[in-house]
Amino acid sequence: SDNTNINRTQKARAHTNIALIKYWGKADEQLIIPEDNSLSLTLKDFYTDTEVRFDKDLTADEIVFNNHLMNKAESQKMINFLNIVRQKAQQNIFAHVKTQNNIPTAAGLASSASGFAALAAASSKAIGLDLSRKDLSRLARRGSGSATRSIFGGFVEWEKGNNDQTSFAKPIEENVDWDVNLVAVITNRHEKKISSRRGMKISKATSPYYQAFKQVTSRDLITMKKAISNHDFDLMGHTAEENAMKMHALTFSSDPSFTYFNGDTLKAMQLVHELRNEGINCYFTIDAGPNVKVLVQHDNLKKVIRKFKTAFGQSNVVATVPGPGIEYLN
Ligand code: 2P0
Repeated sequence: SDNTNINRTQKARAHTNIALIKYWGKADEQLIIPEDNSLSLTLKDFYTDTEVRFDKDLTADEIVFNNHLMNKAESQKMINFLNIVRQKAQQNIFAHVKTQNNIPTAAGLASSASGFAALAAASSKAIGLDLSRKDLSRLARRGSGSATRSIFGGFVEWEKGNNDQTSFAKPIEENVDWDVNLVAVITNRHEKKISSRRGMKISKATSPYYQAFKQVTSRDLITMKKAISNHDFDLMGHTAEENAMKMHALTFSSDPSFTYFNGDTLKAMQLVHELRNEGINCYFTIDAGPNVKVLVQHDNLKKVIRKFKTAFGQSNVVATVPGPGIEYLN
C-alpha cells in the first residue's frame, strides 16, 4: 500500500488524570465499555511523552519504556494496542516506541491513563490516521479505561455509551480558570499488587454493594457536574471524597476482600480530617493504590503542603494544578 510518509517519528504528550467520580467495573471487558460514567481532572505536572515510528524493516514492535527495552511479557498490552492501530490503518508494519513517564520524584503516580493516551495519539498519527479527539478518546479506551479521559484537559466526563462507537470522553471544562489545586501524597512507590483491571472485576462479580455503588455514582455524577459548573469547591471536594470511599468500600466487601490502602494511606486521610477540623477546607481522593491526592484551594495550599511534608517527607509531597489534553510535540 501507499505509505510513503509513514516512516517518520511522531511525538505526543498526554497528562494523567485523577478520577473525581470513579470508574470501577466494565460492562464489556473486551472493548473496555464501563458500567458507569466517570469524571476526572487532568493534571499538569504528571505526564507521559511517547514517540512512535513505524518501520517496514522491523519484524516485531520494539518498545523502550523509561530507557529500558521491554521484553515481550512487559510490552504485551502495548503490542495488543498497536495491533488495533494497525488494523484501523490497514497496515502491517511494526513500530519503534519510546515512552517516558515524567512523574516528579519517580514512581508512585505512574499511570496507564497518560501512557495509553500518549500512545494512541502518537501511534495513530505516525501510521497516517488523522483522528478527531473523540475518535482518539475511543482508541485510547482500548488500551485502558482511564486513558479515554486523558485525551482532554481540565474536567472530563467519560460517557459510558454501550458500544465502541458510543463510549468516549468529552470535556466539561477544559480550561479550568478557577482555584483548584491538587497535592499528591506518595505513601508507597511500588507497583500495586492487584491491578485495577482485576480489582474491578472481582468487585463487580462479588461485592454485594455493587448495585448500590452504581446508583450512588449516578447521583454523585450529577452533584459533581453541578459543583463544577458553579465553581463550588467544597461541594466538588466533598463529593469526590465520598465517591472515592464508596469505591474503596467495594474492595473491602469483595470476595476475596482486598484494599489499596496501607497504614500511611489511613494516616493521610486522618490528616485531611484534622485539617478540616482546623477550618482548612481540603478533601482527599484515592485511586487503585495507596497514594492520596488532596484537593485544596490556593489560600490553604501552603498549610496543607507543610502538614504533609512534615508527616511524609519533603520528596513525597507534590503539588499540581489542572492540565491540558493531548499535545503533539512535532
Ligand atoms: C478511575 N481507577 O476512574 C479508576 C478509579 C482507579 C480508581 O485505575 O482495566 O487502569 O485498564 O480499564 O483505567 C481505572 O483503571 O483500568 C483506575 P483498565 P484502569 O481512574
